[in-house]
Amino acid sequence: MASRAAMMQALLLAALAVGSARAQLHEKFYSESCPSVEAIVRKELVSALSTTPNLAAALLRMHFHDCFVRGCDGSVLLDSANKTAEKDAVPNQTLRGFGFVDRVKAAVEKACPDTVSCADVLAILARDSVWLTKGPFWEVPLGRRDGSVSISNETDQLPPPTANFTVLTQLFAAKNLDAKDLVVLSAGHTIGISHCFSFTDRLFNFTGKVNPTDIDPTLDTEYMAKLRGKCRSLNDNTTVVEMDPGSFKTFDLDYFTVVAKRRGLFHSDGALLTNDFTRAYVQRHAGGAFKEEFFADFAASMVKMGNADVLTGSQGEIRKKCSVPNH
Ligand code: HEM
Ligand SMILES: *[C@@H]1O[C@H](CO)[C@@H](O)[C@H](O)[C@H]1NC(C)=O
Ligand SMILES: *[C@@H]1O[C@H](CO)[C@@H](O)[C@H](O)[C@H]1NC(C)=O
Ligand SMILES: *[C@@H]1O[C@H](CO)[C@@H](O)[C@H](O)[C@H]1NC(C)=O
Ligand SMILES: *[C@@H]1O[C@H](CO)[C@@H](O)[C@H](O)[C@H]1NC(C)=O
Ligand SMILES: *[C@@H]1O[C@H](CO)[C@@H](O)[C@H](O)[C@H]1NC(C)=O
Ligand SMILES: CC(=O)N[C@H]1CO[C@H](CO)[C@@H](O)[C@@H]1O
Repeated sequence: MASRAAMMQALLLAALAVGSARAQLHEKFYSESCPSVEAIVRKELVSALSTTPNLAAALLRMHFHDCFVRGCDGSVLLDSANKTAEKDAVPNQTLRGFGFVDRVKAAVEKACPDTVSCADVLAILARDSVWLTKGPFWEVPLGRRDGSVSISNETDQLPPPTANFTVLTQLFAAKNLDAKDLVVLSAGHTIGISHCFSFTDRLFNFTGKVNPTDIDPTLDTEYMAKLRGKCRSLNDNTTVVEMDPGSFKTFDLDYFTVVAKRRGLFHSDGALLTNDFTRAYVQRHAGGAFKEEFFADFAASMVKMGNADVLTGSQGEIRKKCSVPNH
């Protein structure tokens, strides 16, 4: 029979485990330990965007990829000597800005050594990237800790651009995100670019026949012709296109206008029209008349996504360099 002391200890450990699992992120987490962190991150980003404005989109996407694989724990930033990390997987081959994140972290380390996690730096960068491209501002809950594991094939938790509505909602539900979060966060595609190969299946090989008539019937035909003018073949892996043509550097509501016209770039964008709820949301926001409402929704969904499976308390570590675990 277990001794009373051992039982008490087991109970205590269980309580601690529950406590840490429930530990909350907090907007003022660094207010004592590193009050300048947000100012430092902002300064670095403003300076980088002045020469490389399209970095904003890359950083927003990077935070999304971080949160969807092992939670928002900075695992997307880790290098692996044998090329088996998340960043080595296909969906990450088009991520950009790793060197910049490392530089921002170095600046933060200089002011507050061993205090701010890479996962939090990335969350702040994503918020500032949206805000500095004229999108909403929100307070970012902080206090994430960094993981030390990054596994290439776990990126299968990321939604592929070919996904239909069923697959999208399943992958989002796995991160505690619902259909509203899906349609709201998809509007992140109002900024940034895509490589042709992320959607050329819709132009040349939608059902596996590999011929110019094998097209995605849900894509607007005029837009399809335009895209074919840019992406000349199925395997074009160098050409990039603007996801929200004409305003791809501005965080606005054009994404919904584009999707409503069946001009969403990915099959996954178009799939938002195949469900009553998400289609109604797209149609309500096409034209951009309810900007404040969408901005508030986007902020709320970003905070929700930023909570995905976070490490807190004594879990994980505060990485010194974002590309390598401390030990
Ligand atoms: C709903 C499922 C999603 C799918 C299937 C998807 C897929 C993709 C793909 C294929 C690209 C282009 C990559 C390339 O070829 O260069 C891309 C770019 C991008 N995605 Fe998503 N995405 C999704 C959700 C999100 C979310 C939730 C966000 C953020 C809130 C986001 C933000 C971005 C941004 C900003 C870019 C542009 C990146 C750049 O300019 O480098 N995406 N996405
Ligand atoms: C790659 O390296 C990691 C540690 O850095 C190790 O855990 C993993 O087993 C290695 N994978 C292969 C396929 O060698
Ligand atoms: C992922 O890769 C590891 C080895 O690196 C393997 O053990 C595991 O089965 C793989 N998982 C999937 C889902 O492919
Ligand atoms: C959605 O895609 C999945 C995976 O490709 C497929 O199994 C499923 O049948 C599709 N669902 C619909 C409604 O098309
Ligand atoms: C065409 O699509 C099919 C499945 O839809 C895929 O298996 C095949 O690899 C694609 N062909 C090329 C050349 O990409
Ligand atoms: C891009 O395509 C070229 C030619 O098809 C190929 O040699 C190259 O390896 C591809 N690059 C990537 C990153 O897939
Ligand atoms: C940014 C980055 O690290 N991209 C890598 C993605 O994975 C491929 C290999 O699959 C690498 O070649 C890229 O460097």
